[in-house]
Amino acid sequence: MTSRGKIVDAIVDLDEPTALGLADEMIKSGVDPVEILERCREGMSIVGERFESGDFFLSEMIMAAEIFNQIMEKIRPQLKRSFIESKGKIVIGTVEGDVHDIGKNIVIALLEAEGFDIVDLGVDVPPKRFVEAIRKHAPDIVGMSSLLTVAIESTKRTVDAIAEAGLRDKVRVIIGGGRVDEYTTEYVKPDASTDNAAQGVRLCKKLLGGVEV
Ligand code: B12
Repeated sequence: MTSRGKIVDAIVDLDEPTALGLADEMIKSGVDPVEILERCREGMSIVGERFESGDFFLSEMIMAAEIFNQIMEKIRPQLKRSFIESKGKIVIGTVEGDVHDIGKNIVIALLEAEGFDIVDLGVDVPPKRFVEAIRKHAPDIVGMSSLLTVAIESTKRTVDAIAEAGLRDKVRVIIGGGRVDEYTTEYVKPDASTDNAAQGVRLCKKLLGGVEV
């Protein structure tokens, strides 16, 4: 099996030393950091399935998240920003009721590497705080992350609150996360949506009139 397959297994087996060792090996041999993150995401997806089927408990999801975060720390320096001029400002957060932030942090790392300035509002962010942040930072784009089905409702409430504050035509909205699909997109009505960080970066560039996706 290749290192790419092995790292998926190591995450699912919650084998921290092996997962971290494989990440080092892949970085050293020049594997694209985005590809490494994608393999780790695959592992997390299986961890989620095991939790859903009752084979894993919450503690195992926490352990898997801990492994992922450590791999992310190794990868972050590989994504070093290579632009001096800002491509635009993005306010981003995980919506109210949801504390998942691994995906959000990956998107932030990729966006920063591409030259965007980021204001990270953290997790469990109420609609009001998104509105305040738009007033304070005047971003070009607002990004919302959600991993829970129930959080789609908060995402909708957040977009509605931005509209009620009269700010909807001042910012572009992108939503992302594991539960985002064509139905949620139709319901929330953002300017763009995706369940993939690299695609999210391309969409942000497109929203600001850059390259086509
Ligand atoms: C790790 C994890 C946790 C950790 C989170 C740690 C952390 N700091 O984030 C902990 C243990 C805390 C946790 C808690 C819970 N979790 Co949880 N968790 C997961 C798990 C296994 C992995 C998530 C993850 O990090 N994936 C890896 C990242 C890289 O992928 P991602 O988040 O999808 O992000 C990618 C894209 O979506 C995109 N993206 C993400 N955000 C954004 C934003 C923008 C703007 C853009 C452009 C792109 C983008 O980019 C990323 C990279 O490509 C998932 C399983 C799964 N399949 O998602 C369950 C899962 C999300 N959890 C679940 C549940 C049920 C819970 C709990 C309710 C469990 C409980 N009983 O308490 C709590 C909820 C707590 C809360 N209020 O939020 C369910 C949700 C089910 C549902 N449909 O609602 C899942 C799907 C597991 C399952 N299959 O049952 N969880």
